[in-house]
Amino acid sequence: MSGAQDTICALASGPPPSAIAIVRISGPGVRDICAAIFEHGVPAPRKMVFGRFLDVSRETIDEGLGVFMPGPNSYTGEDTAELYLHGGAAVIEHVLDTLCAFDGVRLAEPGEFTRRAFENGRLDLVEAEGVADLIDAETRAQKSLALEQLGGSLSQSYQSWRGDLLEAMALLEASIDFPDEEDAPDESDGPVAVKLDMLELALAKALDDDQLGERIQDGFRIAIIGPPNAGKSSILNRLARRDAAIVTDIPGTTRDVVEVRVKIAGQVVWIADTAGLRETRDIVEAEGVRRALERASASDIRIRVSSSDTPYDHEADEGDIIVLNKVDQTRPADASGNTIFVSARTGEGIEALENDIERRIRAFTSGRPAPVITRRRHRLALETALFHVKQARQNLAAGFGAELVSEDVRLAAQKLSGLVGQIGVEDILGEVFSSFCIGK
Ligand SMILES: Nc1nc2c(ncn2[C@@H]2O[C@H](COP(=O)(O)OP(=O)(O)O)[C@@H](O)[C@H]2O)c(=O)[nH]1
Ligand SMILES: [Mg+2]
Repeated sequence: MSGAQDTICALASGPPPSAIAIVRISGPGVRDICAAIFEHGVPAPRKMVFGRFLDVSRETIDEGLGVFMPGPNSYTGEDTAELYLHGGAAVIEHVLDTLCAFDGVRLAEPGEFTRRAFENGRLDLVEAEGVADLIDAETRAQKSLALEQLGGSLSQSYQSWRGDLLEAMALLEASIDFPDEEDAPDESDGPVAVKLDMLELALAKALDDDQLGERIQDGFRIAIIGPPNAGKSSILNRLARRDAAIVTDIPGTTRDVVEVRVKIAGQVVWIADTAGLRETRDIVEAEGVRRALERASASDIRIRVSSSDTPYDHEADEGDIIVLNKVDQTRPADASGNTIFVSARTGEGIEALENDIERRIRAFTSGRPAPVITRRRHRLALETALFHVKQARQNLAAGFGAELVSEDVRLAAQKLSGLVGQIGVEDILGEVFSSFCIGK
């Protein structure tokens, strides 16, 4: 990404044709551009004005609304303008060509507006991720998480822990100034110890959230498992409402994990069909069975399927759904109370199965405090910070010198600084902003 002295422009609304196209411009050249292209010259700050937009040869590009937002009180912190035009491909091309013909103006890269907002201190990195998540949000749950994050509540927790660490560091540094053992305050149960204990508790509590935030963002996981030919693939196709997996009467048809993405109870859910569990000499199928078991253990919910004609003893855990398929053929009189009778062929019982899945997904999310951690990046940073806090606390208890204790506190603080983007680790920034769409 090149220097912030460039002025950038981009289509910020969806692809044409659309009713309205919004083009954003940000950077030092915005005021001059407004003077040139707005029919009536630079508009008063933050006032929508109607008029024609003109190109360099004073030809009309389109007519529409425009707004000029001088920095630093704009999204990016720089001078910014937004043009509201008719959303046709030719209009958009004409306006972007006109803008890019100005000196020092170019098309923006993905996320570059938000990156400038970050670099100008309008947002921290966690809030910037909230912006990306809000745009990507497909479910209400994802949206409300993203809004919270964008609003800064997550950043506030991270910042306050970082503040505590800096205070602990200051206290430790002060005690380094007592080289004389006798004058040195005993720190093993002093204010540093209290701070570290508090932090350890807070970080551990934040991490112990069943990864609910990440589940809401990335989707819950369900695995369908059971013996070959039980009808697993048929059930997946029923739940997906399409022929996602191949169904045949040949046992061992499904060899790899087939996943479909559905929405259940307002959440994104990945349902995986797996290879039938059986002893096999076929190395491909054996690998399929290994993957099936792996996927099952990594899932939030397992649907254990067997068929009414070939009884199968499932080692069901609590949290597993037991399904007996092919009840159109044989309907056993006795089955334990929580078995769901299904026929993937006729559709019988599929609704009951869906209701049960929905109830379980809701149970995951209800009655829990708002999850904080929404990304793996955050979890890793907090885990490392917790590790160093524990280390510091142990060293303190063991009576090690303040320098040594302080080193771990410093490393923990550094992790949290990286998390909010206070220390600009270039590759983190690249990774976060490259996932944005153009115009944001
Ligand atoms: N009669 C009947 N046959 C079924 C039912 N579900 C699946 N089958 C048949 O059982 C065979 C195996 O089904 P499939 O979904 O491939 O099972 P998988 O090996 O567990 O994935 C196929 O011939 C299906 O048509 C059902 O509910 N009733
Ligand atoms: Mg199958």
